Amino acid sequence: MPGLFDTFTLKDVTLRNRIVVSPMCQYMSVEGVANDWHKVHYTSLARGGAGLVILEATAVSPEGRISWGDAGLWNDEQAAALEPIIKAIKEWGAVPGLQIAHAGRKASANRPWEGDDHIPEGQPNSWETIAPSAVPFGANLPRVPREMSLEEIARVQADTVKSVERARDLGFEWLQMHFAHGYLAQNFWSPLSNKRTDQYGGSAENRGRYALETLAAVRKVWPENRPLAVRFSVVEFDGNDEQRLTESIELLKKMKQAGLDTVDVSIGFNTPDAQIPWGPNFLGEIASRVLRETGLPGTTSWYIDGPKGADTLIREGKIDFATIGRPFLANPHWPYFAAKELGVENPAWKTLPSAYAHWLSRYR
Ligand code: 531
Repeated sequence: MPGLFDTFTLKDVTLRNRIVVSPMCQYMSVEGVANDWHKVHYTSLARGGAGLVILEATAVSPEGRISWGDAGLWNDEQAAALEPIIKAIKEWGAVPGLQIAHAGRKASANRPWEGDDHIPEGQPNSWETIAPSAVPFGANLPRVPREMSLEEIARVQADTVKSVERARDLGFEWLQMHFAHGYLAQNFWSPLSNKRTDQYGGSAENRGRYALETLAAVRKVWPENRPLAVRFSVVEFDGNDEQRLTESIELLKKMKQAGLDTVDVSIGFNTPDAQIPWGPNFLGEIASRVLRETGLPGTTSWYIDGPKGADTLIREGKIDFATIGRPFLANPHWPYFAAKELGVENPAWKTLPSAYAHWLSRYR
């Protein structure tokens, strides 16, 4: 079995190693437009040696942002601002990926370090929130979303396709659709947030329709030779885990038939009452089952237990590549430290550009 520092190929894309930077919201955009912050942030992550750098949740429409600082990709200015970032990621040997998203009922919130709570409608930086049903998340996000009409569902799906066309034309090579974490697609998928009685609610087939239709529409415009991914919540830790898991596996099989190439197995954040069993590698077994039963290659994230934990999950065949988030904020050169810890030969040369590797290869 390969390990963390072996290459990984999916469709026409080859990653130099199996270390993936998880999409992490920076909340530093203005009107959805990236700036110097993002250029420096993503350049340093690519230069640090990751195989794939997935840009943060990027909204397909203004009301789909979590906060006013979210990235967006619904206009030309936003697209132009991403060009130098994509170029820099490629220059430093990583593959540029994008996560596209709509925040659903969790939209219109303050940035996490400014409260992480809903901004009431009518106040600056707030807007009307929409979701499959008029059911609030609760706790710090109490706003009751407006139930989407069928026309509005079609409009958000069309916005998603338009954003993906922009991502395609910009040269992103990996596209991840955010179908997790209590945002719009999961609002449809979860019976906790979907109380509809039409074709988008009720049975698992109906609740999965939004995600499946959107994915199929995206596949038509996203090139066949570039990987199409979802980050998908397969459990909510709400007491119904086995049912959620079996239903999620069935939906993923349908998505695979509709052109899905890979999955990042994740969790709900769709209710404040979730009892999440945080711990080292706690999603490893769940991810392994999802990948085995769907036949999809993929990954998981959340508390992967350091380089050894990541390498072991891959070598045991439980996941194909490791998605690393906060450790990359602590250290953009995480791959270098991972290589040292795993005893990879010439770790600095294996992971860093010459201007760094030269000195670090002589330093204990
Ligand atoms: C969820 C999170 C929970 C606990 C610790 C860290 C992160 N994330 C989900 C993110 C937004 C920020 C909070 C997205 O999926 C966009």
